[in-house]
Amino acid sequence: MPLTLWQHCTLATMQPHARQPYGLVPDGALVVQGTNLQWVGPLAELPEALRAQCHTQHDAGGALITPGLIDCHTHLVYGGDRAAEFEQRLHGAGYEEIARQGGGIASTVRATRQASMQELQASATRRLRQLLAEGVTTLEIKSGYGLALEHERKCLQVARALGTEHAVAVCTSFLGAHALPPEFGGQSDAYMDEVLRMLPVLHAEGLVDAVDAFCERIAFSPAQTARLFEAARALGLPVKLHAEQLSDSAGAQLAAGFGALSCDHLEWLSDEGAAAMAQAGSVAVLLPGAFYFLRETKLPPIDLLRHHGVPLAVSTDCNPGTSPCTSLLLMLNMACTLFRLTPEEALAGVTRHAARALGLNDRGVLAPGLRADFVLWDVSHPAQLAYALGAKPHLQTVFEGQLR
Ligand code: DI6
Ligand code: FE
Repeated sequence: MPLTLWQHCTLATMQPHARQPYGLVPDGALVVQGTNLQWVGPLAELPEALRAQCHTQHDAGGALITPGLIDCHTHLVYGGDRAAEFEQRLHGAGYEEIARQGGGIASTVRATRQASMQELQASATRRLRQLLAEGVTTLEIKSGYGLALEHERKCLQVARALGTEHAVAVCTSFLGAHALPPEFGGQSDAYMDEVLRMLPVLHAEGLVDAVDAFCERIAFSPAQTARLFEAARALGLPVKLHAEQLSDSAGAQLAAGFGALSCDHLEWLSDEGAAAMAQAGSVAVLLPGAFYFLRETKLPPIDLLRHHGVPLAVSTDCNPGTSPCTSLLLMLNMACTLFRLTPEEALAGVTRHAARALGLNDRGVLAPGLRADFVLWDVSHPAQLAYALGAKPHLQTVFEGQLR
C-alpha cells in the first residue's frame, strides 16, 4: 500500500506521558499508510528506507498538526430551533413559564416529530458542516427529541446517514430517556417501560452504539435509570449518563457501577461520585456551553476530578435548548476561562479523552497504528487554539488518511 509523508510541521501528538507538553514534536513528520498512521516523530529521525517508500509528499507549510477533534456529546439531530424562546427569556419570561405554555424541550419534541427524515438531515447537515469546518473527525450524536419508537428511529437513522454521507465517524447514543413525552401525562415509570421496549428494537436495527439517560429530578430517577442500564447491559451496550447537571442525584455512582464510558455535565458531582468514576475508569465530559447558556454559577468540581485522576473531556453538547453551539474551539476557550482547565487539558479533552469517552482506542492521539485523522492549523503553538476567540485557524483536515 502506498505511503504518504507529511512534513514541515509541528506535531501536538497528545500522547499520554509524553516528555513535552502536548506531546509536542517541533519539525515533525507523519507517514500515512492507507487509513492509518505508520510513523510519527521528528523528521530527522525518519528512517531513510521509509522515506524512500513515500510516493506522495505533502509540505504542511509549517502548520501545527493535532489529532482530529472529537465531539463526544451532541444532540445534533432535532427539528426547529428555540431562538424565539431565547428572545422570550430576554424579555423576562421564566424557563418554567415557557415550559407551561408548551415551550422548552416539548417544543423541540413537537418539531422533531413533525419533521421528515429529509428535513432533519438537512438541518443537522448544516450544523455538522460547521463542526467539520473546525476539524471534527469523530462525533457522537444522541437521539432524545423523538421520544417514541418511530421518531427515535428516524433521528438515529439520520445520525447514521450523516456518518456515511460525510467524511466523519459518527457514534450514536440512544437517549430515549431524555424527557417525559406529553402523551404520558406524568407517568414516568410507564414511559420507562416504553423506552425499554424501544431499546432492543433499535439495537437490532444497528442504530445504537451506547445508551444514555438524563438522571435528574426533572427527568428520570436513579431507580428508573438503573432499569435502563440493566437492559443495556443485557444487550452488551455501554452506558453513559447526563449526571448531576442541576442537582446531586448520585447518578455518577450509579453509572460508574455499570462501568459507564462517561458521566456528563457534573456541576453538582460529590466526592463519592468522583471516586466512583475514578474506580470505574469513567470519563468526565465537561459541557461549558450549557453552563454558559444557562448562566449557571455552580462550577463542576475540576480539582476534585483532577485529584481522583478522572480523565476530563470537553464537548459542545450541541442542542437547541441549553447549548446551541457548533464550535468545539469555542468550547476549548470556555473550558479554560469558565472551568479553569489548562489549554493542554482542554485540547486533551477534545482528542485523547474524548475518544475514551466514546470507548474508542484507535484515535485521539497521533501514534503509529492509530487512525490517520488529523488537522492542520495556522498557529505556532497549541495553546493558541484555546486562547483566541473567533479566530479561524483551521487549514485542512485529513480523515482516514485522505484530505477532506
Ligand atoms: N441536559 C441539557 O442541558 C439538555 N438535555 C439534557 O439532558 C437540554 C435539552 C433541551 O432543553 O432541549
Ligand atoms: Fe446533553
